Amino acid sequence: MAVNICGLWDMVSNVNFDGYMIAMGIGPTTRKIALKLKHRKIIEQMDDQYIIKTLSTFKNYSLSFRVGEEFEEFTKGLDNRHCKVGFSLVTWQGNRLVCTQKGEKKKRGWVHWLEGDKLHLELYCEDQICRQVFKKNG
Ligand code: VL7
Repeated sequence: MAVNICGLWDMVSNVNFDGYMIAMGIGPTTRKIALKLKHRKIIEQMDDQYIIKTLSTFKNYSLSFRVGEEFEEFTKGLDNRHCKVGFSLVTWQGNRLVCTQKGEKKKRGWVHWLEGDKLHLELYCEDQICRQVFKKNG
């Protein structure tokens, strides 16, 4: 493992989340609610096994995976898509934790990395990039 991203992280910025949600086909009512949310990440890790919980007052999403092992992802409660045509895969690329989510949507995935005391996340879908930053809170 390259870096330690475990802990409790609270969102401080969220750029182009709307563009990302539009690319995912999320409707206007849900997007309006979702745009107001401050996401919290709780990241736990044991060796290569990770659990990333994304929490908010509206919806929660929990992802469990082993680095380097393809897995089937169902984005339950989000856009409810299955990523299994080639599966989802998370790997370390240098100090960046990189996920590719193969499925109905093109160029879908995300990248986590640390910069100083901040956790960064870029979310990709089709041609949209959402940039999120989190500060450590435990
Ligand atoms: C997961 C949401 C938009 C539906 C609600 C928004 C609720 C809180 O994939 C993600 O994180 C990775 C990397 O940390 C681990 O799974 C981001 C949130 C993206 C997509 C869909 C809008 C409704 C957000 C769960």
